[in-house]
Amino acid sequence: MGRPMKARNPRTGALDYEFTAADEADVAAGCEALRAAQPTWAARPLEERFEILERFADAVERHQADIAQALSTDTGRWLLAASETRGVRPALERWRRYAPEVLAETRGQSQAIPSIRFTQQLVPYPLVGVISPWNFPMLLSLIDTLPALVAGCSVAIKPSEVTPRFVEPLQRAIDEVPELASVISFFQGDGRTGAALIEHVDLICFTGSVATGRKVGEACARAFIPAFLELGGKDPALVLASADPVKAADTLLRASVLATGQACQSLERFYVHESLYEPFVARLVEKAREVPLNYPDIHKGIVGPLIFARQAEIIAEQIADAVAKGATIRCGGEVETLGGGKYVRPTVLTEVDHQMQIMTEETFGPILPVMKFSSLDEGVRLANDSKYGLSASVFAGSLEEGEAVARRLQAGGISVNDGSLTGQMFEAEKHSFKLSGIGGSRMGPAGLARFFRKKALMMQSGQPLPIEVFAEDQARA
Ligand code: TXE
Repeated sequence: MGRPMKARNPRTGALDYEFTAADEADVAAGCEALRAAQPTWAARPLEERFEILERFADAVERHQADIAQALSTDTGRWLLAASETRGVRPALERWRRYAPEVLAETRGQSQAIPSIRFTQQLVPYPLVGVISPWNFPMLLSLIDTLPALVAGCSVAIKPSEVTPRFVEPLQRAIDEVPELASVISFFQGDGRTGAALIEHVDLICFTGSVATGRKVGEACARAFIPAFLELGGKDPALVLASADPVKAADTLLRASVLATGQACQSLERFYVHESLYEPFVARLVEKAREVPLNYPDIHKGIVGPLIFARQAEIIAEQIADAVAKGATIRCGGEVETLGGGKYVRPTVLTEVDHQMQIMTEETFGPILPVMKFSSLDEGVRLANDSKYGLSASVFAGSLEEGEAVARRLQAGGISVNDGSLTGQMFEAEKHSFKLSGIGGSRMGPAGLARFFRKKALMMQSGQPLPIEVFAEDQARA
């Protein structure tokens, strides 16, 4: 029997949700059942798997209100919680577009020996493990699960112990599709449950912090299984001399404050050409001051509470460190406890530099430190001066100028004349740079192809080589 656990309500601070963590025996038994059901799932024609997954999307819609309410309680916000419940069908439509090309078994012929022809057989990994974080609980639990199911894998999901409430209503939707219920299982729990999962699966998709991602990656290496790690970031924005400072400030504020800054694609540091610095900062501070909290009414405002209580301490520590080293707080800057929830208003800092944690460590909050630069090379150097390389943004007078700078940035997803576009479009493939992750792209056709091992079936229609071909006394070549 697993360990009892409790989850904190981000709006009240109360530990008001109890659940049981799956222990190692639960994980072993559950994964064995998933593995036993996988061959039948993989043997279904692709169209039949899609038809079953469409029925899952229908079931999620029937349970949308309960799932959205649970996600809203998990995360302390309403609109984004509701939007997470609407992501299944668009995701299936995207994977349906890629599947024919990705799943096609290609054939070919040896150039050197024409009598040898080959076929590429695709074999899905039998059991995929998904370990997901708290910032978009359902979206980040399903973002890798859905393509894995399309590929013919079974999937074991270990969601974050910080946001467990959505699993119960989602499981009710899954249970209405029996063919699917046998190949997908949730295992509630913390790091111990996650660590147990790694021992029983054939591939891991992980989203979370660098520190934990490193542990997961090491455990996967020991278990000799592939690991796809989507980790933290410290996403920079560059505002060039040719940009419109008002448009840039308004857009970058949205891209930094989205989900209270608790999104991997949130922008966390801002570099502005000196010629635009004053008007940019003035506009940013003016608009940041206007952004309302969704307190006391969750159906009003924009910025919700911090989901992860520890994050409030991290943010406060980083702001204190910056101020101690000379930063100026232009607005915000305080962690407020309202109704038991922890809130931070959009906070603009100036007089910052790369000696400060606020410019080098992931903050994961609505904090906007701004630096000026004088030359483009200096701006690019500052943007690239990071151990992370997840996403970035460039504002310029033209897309051509912006793209030229984007090509110089060491990050996987770069928005030009916008911000955080990887949260809006999923077709372009991207890799994480540096500590922001390893493994192939979770987006685009590669996001589906990664769930297959490829086999080369080589057919010899001519005469196999005789052993004499290796005789030492042959005429010297
Ligand atoms: O991530 P964790 P959390 C960053 C953000 C945040 C920090 C912690 O800075 O403050 O990560 O967030 C499971 N073996 N991001 O706690 O700790 C754990 O139970 C196997 C950025 O969510 O990495 C949870 O399900 N699993 C990120 C999952 O790993 C283990 C989004 C993530 O936990 C484990 C979220 C272990 N040893 C947070 N230890 C992004 N880039 O989107 C823990 N887990």
